[in-house]
Amino acid sequence: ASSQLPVHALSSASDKYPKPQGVAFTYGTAGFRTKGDTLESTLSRIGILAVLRSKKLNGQTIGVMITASHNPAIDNGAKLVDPRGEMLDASWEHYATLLANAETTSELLKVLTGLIPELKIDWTKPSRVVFGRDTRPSGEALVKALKAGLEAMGCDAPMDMGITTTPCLHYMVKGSNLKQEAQIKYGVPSEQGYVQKLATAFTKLMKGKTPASPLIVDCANGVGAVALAKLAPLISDILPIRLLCTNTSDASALNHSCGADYVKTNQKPPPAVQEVMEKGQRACSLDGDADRVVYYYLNPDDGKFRLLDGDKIATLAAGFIGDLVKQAGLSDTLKIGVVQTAYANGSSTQYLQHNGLPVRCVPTGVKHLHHAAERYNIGVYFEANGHGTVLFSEETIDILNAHEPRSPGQETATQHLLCLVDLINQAVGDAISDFLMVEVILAHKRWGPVEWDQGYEDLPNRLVKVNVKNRFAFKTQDAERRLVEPKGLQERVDAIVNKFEKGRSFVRPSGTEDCVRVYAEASTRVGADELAAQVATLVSDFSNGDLF
Ligand code: G16
Repeated sequence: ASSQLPVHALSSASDKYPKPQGVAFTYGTAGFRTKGDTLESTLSRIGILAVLRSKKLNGQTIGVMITASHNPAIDNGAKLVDPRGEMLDASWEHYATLLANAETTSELLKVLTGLIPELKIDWTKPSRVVFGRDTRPSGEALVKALKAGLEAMGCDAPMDMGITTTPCLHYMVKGSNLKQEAQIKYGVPSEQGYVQKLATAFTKLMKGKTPASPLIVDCANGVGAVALAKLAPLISDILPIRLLCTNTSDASALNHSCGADYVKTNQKPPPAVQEVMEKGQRACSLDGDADRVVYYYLNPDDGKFRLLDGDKIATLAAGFIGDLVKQAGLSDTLKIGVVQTAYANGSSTQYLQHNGLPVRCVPTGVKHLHHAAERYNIGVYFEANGHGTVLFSEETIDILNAHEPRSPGQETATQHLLCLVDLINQAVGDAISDFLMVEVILAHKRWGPVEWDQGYEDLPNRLVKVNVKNRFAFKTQDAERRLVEPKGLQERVDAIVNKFEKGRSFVRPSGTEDCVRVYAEASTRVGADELAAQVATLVSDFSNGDLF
């Protein structure tokens, strides 16, 4: 079959987008991510791989999202989306890395000639690829490079969604691969269909509830602002939204002093929000591609900043959905589980366990959480940084549809659960869908942020970045909670941790930035800061010495 490889077209596309020398690309936590202007060759090769993936899967639609999400505006990145809207199957990440790193056109052709029989690609199959990008300036050139790869491979149906959010792209991919009947239920696979689906489900769930007080949404000066400009007017009677940080025309503003990562890392509101926020009012911050969200408010008594992060969203969602399952009379049938990462605050894990919910810890990265959550009837997964969603398995949806309620209460709870399936993005974490879910829960419970916050008290924590010579020298195990390399370092981390009451700390290499991350928590603010600082110094000393 390799003889059918369009060698001529591939050669000219590859010559047009030569690989920069001396750069090694890796498909990491969230696909490829690095400086935007070095990624053109990688995008042309992603185009090639997307066509192969689609052919391999019988012509199903594959997605490509061009974004560097929470990272600065000069960065960019790309990730592939599999047919059900989930992240690319991990076994193919290796092929992505292999293609991206082929140094020359002839090497690229050689890799491809080997891959086609290895992957048993049937060249006669069709290929469909849908792609989108965030607001980063480098996105335009990267789309061109991607298209060149797609065209060279003779992609049958390339579809350009233009500037869009990551979750909307995932929604599109999932919807495009459904059979007609299922698609009618799911929603039209288009940006309009996505916005409409969310607005309809939200309106149904809010029926009879008092309209909420205004919510401030910080859009991180990213693409979330574009999507929300379309959605907000459709629901403004039920939820007035005040959009802040919506400047998408100035590239340098993206994620700068705003956005979910800023709030989580600095543990304070962005200046633009601080300026207008009143005590007791709730606000949330999205990130650059609108796939994560964190909430916060200022304490009505003392005006202190209080963060309601991914852990708080997970506990809120798991508690509410658990109650609905009980009210529907299905608690013996439907099992709920929660998936977290090592970054989850120790208090949140303890709280969930006390409430009888099974909790699993997996490595950082949506792909790991998503797969673990799929093992439950209802899997709630959130990273502390605000990435996450709630998955209802196909079997669960069938059970809910077939359920014959014995009382009006059971009927209402079942209908609410089915509406939640529509409101909550089933393909990937989605900041907009997530904050609408939070708003529904708060309205149903008649809670403000203060009541939501009362479940448990976060242990003070600190996350710091350490610049090291070679982050790949850091290897972890036990869901990234322990270092196995550099040898001897973990023992020294342990020795420091033991000095702090309720101390916990871990060290892991970032998959999206060139640094090592140190997380620490302890019983006091001073303790958490001190623990983080001591472990960070240790890591930095290790890196600067000649101990590797
Ligand atoms: C990406 C991943 C997240 C991860 C974050 C930080 O987020 O999708 O799962 O938590 O990077 O990862 P790391 O610590 O490995 O750099 P985003 O919002 O940038 O797509």
